[in-house]
Amino acid sequence: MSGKSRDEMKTAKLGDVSALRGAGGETHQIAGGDVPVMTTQQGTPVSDDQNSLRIGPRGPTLLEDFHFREKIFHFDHERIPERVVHARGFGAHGFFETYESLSDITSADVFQRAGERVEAFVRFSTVAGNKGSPDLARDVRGFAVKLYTKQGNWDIVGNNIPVFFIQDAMKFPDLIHAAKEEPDRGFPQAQTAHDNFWDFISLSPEAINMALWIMSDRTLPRSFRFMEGFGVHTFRLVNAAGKGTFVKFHWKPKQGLQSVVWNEAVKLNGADPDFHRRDMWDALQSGDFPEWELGLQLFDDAFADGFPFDVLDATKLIPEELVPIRRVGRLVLDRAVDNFFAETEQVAFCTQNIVPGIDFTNDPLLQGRNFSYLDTQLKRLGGPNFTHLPINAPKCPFHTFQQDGHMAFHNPKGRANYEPNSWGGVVGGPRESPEVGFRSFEADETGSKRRVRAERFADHYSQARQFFISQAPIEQAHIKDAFVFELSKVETPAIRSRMVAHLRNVDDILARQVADGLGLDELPQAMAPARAVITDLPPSPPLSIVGNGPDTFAGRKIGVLLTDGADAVLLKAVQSAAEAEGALVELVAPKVGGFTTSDGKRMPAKQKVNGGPSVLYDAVVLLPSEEGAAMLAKDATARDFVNDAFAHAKFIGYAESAKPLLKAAGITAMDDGFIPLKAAADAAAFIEACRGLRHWPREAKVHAV
Ligand code: HDE
Repeated sequence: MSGKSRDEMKTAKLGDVSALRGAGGETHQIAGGDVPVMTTQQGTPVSDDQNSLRIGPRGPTLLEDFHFREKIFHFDHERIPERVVHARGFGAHGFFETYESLSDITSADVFQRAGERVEAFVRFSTVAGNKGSPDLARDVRGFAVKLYTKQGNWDIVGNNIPVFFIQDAMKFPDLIHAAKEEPDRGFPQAQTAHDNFWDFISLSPEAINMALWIMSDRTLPRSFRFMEGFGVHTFRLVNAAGKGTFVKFHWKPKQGLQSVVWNEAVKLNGADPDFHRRDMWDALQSGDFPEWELGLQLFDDAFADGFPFDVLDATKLIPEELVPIRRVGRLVLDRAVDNFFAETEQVAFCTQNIVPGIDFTNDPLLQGRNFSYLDTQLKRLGGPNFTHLPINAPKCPFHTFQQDGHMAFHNPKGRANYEPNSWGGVVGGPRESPEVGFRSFEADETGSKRRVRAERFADHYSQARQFFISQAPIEQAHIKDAFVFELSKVETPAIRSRMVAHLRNVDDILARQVADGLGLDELPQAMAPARAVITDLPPSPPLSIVGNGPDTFAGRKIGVLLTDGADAVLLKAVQSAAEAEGALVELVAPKVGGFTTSDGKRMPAKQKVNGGPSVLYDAVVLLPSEEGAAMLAKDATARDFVNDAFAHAKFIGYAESAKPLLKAAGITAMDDGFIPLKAAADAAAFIEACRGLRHWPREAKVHAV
């Protein structure tokens, strides 16, 4: 940097400083205009942020340079431990609104009045990968919701899958150790496709139901906006009279469900490792606010006793056909965070954060979590006062006698810091209230002290089978492919066979297909179920993603590949039809600076061809001029654009002029997923086709192995 430009950067000259009083009464030193003077943490104005203090221009640096020391010291301590699981996440603010009073079943304040609105913060995450891992890892997604109610913070720390791997929190460290990088080599990152993971799963029959779920498209969501959320455990709602009702929590996305395909996920991780967070950021910035309805499955002891599985077993769900979902409110996300670290990173969810009217059950996984979340925050956030951070503090008044500790910034005022005390009135500080305070559900508990598991936790296959037969054929094929892919990465043949032995108890055709895909020499015997008999349950249609499509293309994105000379009328038609549907259009061209359409207009592109592969889009349109198509035909990334859109079963709109490119990509016969755009009116037909999201019949034709 030249001496001159260094001087230019020193705009904050002390001589320019004047003093102003800020809105909060504080004094800011102003460098000129509205630009505040840089200061140290102590508020001392800084004269030079470019050069450390030294003797002469080439002499030694002085230890007394407090600005330098403070700056480097603070930088050195910027990192806090990442979450041991769910390290990679993305948060957003919003609100929750109750549709109707539920006072007959719960005294929770948030459910007392129709139209009650409370602030909400949601953090979506992957589980296994480190903070910098790619978004499209095949993984469960965390769906953690914090509702700032008038009677305290209520956290529903859920996932996008309604069941879990294990039944007892005791096994959680083993599960996570097995899923994460293998400890000797430090890889693979954010992947379950390795020996340790499948070794553990194949030795843990209780994990088989969840294994089916994670090999399904549920672990490849197209967007956080297009996935469901589940509280997983059975909780309890308690009304003012103390009557309890069991409840399972569901978040149903108004945007509909959608996933990507595996080959697409693999490529997305390279093309845009931030694909999910960027998608959410873009939706929030553009005002396309995602929304979920809170659904409750409510049931009583009689149902719980008659249900073939234990409602305290988190590896099982309750099919919606047996207990329908009652939609009781909506969650809307409408604001990105101001600062990622302060909010998304420092937010501390705890399953123990419940409010009067809501209670736990004896689910041993939930009971273990109640310890773990509080404990982990201490490590991660450095002390017991993480609740003082704005993102974690309740928005309702709160009064405790808790004091001191690292970073305390609101201790109780006055003399009383204990109770009972005789100071009386306000001076005496807060008092407990049997009337409004939290009261646990009065459950009768008896039994001997033992390390055991209930008999009704023992059937590990029936619901796995139910999940599998509830899937559309294309989804079943994806599950098969996923097992073959993951187990092909497992180096120990015995582990592969052991998994297939489990699958024989789920679906014999699936097991045989996986065995075949792995090239197993012989089909292993079905794994002997430990205790319970496997029962045939009926399919449950809500468990399919494909069967519950959105019937709209709203919120989805089209990539239009074009060059100079692109047909202006067709482009306009596609843009208008997409806009009418609520879908987005992104233009991809040989140069990001732009291109000139057939009517001579110059337009900027959003992506250069090699920066905008078709995996970034839900559907594509090919609009190059004939000359442009001939040029793109020679470009590998342009051919990939077409090839991938084809292989990923996307709808492809194309102008006649794009044919040289299609031909170069090896596409000669066009199926119904190709929509010719001859005139402006064809754009509507293209968007209508896109509502199907993918042209699935094509998929079987593009995978020979
Ligand atoms: Fe978690 N889990 N978990 N988990 N979990 C954490 O808490 C744990 C489980 C879930 O965005 C940790 O603050 C145990 C089920 C989400 O900040 C930790 C067990 C479900 C998040 C922890 C489970 C979840 C976490 C790590 C077995 C779905 C991210 C950092 C008993 C219902 C929250 C942290 C966020 C995070 C422990 C099982 C969901 C270590 C011991 C089941 C969404 O406390």
